Amino acid sequence: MSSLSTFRKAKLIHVFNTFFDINGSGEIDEKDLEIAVKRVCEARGWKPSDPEYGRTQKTLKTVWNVVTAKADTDSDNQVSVEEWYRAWKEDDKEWSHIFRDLMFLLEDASCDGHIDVDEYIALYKAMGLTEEGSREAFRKCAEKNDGEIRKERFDELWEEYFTSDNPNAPGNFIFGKAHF
Ligand SMILES: [Ca+2]
Ligand SMILES: [Ca+2]
Ligand SMILES: [Ca+2]
Repeated sequence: MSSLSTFRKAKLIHVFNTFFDINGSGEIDEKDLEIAVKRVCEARGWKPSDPEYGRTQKTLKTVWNVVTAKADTDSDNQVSVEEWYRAWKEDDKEWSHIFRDLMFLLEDASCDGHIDVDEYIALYKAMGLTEEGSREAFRKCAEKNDGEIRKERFDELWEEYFTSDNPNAPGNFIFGKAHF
């Protein structure tokens, strides 16, 4: 088990606050999940009757299950910030790769195998980030990739986000935040 630098903690807490603890209760639980589904589908223009709505619900539910199964070590059905950090300290990549592949599905709204700037910004705006910030973050992580992020590139960026201590690593910007 390695220790987490302040920089890595700042990146982890960004993901915790933006994508998981949406109601700001300090913990991740099912209430946050419901809000996440609504926000993502509203941003994509999907109504509860659309097939994409059900698909998003299923994807996010799986994300929640994977994260909770890994991180909720005291089994109270909530993931605290400490539990979240602890989960990322370990070298267990399996759960993080499931999470990663589901996030890609969520971002690639058109299901064409790459994330474009509009898909990226729409998702992050829905989660409360600014359009300008998200645009800048996209530019930083997609720059060598013709303005899009393909799955292979996404996987590299993901790895950097969660493991790199280099403040200039492009992967730091995969979650819509351009400055740490
Ligand atoms: Ca919460
Ligand atoms: Ca817990
Ligand atoms: Ca796409």
